[in-house]
Amino acid sequence: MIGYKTSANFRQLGIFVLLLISMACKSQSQLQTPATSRLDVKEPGAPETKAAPQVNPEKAMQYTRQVVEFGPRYLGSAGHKKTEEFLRSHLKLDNLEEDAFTDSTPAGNFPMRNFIAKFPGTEEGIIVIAGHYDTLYSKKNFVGANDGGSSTGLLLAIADQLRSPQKRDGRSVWLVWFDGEEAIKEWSDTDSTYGSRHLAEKWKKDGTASRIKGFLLADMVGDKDLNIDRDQNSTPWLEDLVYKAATELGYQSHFFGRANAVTDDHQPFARIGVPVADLIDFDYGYGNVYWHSNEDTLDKLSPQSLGIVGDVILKTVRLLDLRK
Ligand code: 1BN
Ligand code: ZN
Repeated sequence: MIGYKTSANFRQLGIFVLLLISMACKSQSQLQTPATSRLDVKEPGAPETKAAPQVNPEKAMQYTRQVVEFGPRYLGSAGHKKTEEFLRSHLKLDNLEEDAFTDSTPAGNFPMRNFIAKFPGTEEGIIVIAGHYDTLYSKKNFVGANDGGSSTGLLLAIADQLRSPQKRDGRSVWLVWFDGEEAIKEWSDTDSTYGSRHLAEKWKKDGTASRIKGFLLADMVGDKDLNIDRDQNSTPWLEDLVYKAATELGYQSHFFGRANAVTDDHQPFARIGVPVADLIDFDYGYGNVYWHSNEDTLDKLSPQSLGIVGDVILKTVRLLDLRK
């Protein structure tokens, strides 16, 4: 009898201990969940009522992988053509515009092509999210997983989120895949950013530029060790808004630990008065050694990094919707 009671007591004690352990684990996991995380729960007192959509990190990674597997994507290459076909096939339902032009480069005239997918909104004004899909012309074996690949894949995953039979509840969002971002010989004002210079000029002439409320550029956004720079060539208030979005999602530790003045596809738009923010991680490998090297390969990237940048971009879009 005594033996039976003792073993029942031990069983009860065991259940109690298990209960305590499970409660402790639960509160620990709650602690590790960022403020709004990927659930987008509202914080008390915050003005926003609608949740920003979230990108699917695995899809962003899969698109990036597919593009990188086309091989080098420099102007005139087979990989460049395959990437253009890939973009066409994925964006055919998204009011896709192709902005084809020819520009003169240190290696002669090249046909180039920007892709623009338009997601109409109920509110006045346009928010542009951009990246580039070309790779280095001067390094014919360079596959640019992070540099060229990550922005192409992330923008495709963002398109998946924006696609809807209805107009989005907010401003129009236009996604732009730039061609000819990389220099043909050596980076200079005239040998670089061919696609963005062409489109900024065009949108200045036709009046589109004055309707753009914010231009968000993603470049080199897939690094496993994600550290987005605070770019000093970007518009300060828009950088602040990006940081607010990152903070509200609990991702601020990946943002703005360093300041850097970056030359990139946002500058032609900044020069014509568009508010711009370049989201770039210019610390790729120790001392940025993987940048423009044949080490820029898929194994250095993570879906999580793409997801974080994608979610911060979409949250910034929501904040821009609310900014009058
Ligand atoms: C970013 C990725 N860039 C080129 N590939 C722009 C850049 C050019 C940034 C020169 C720093 C220096
Ligand atoms: Zn580059």
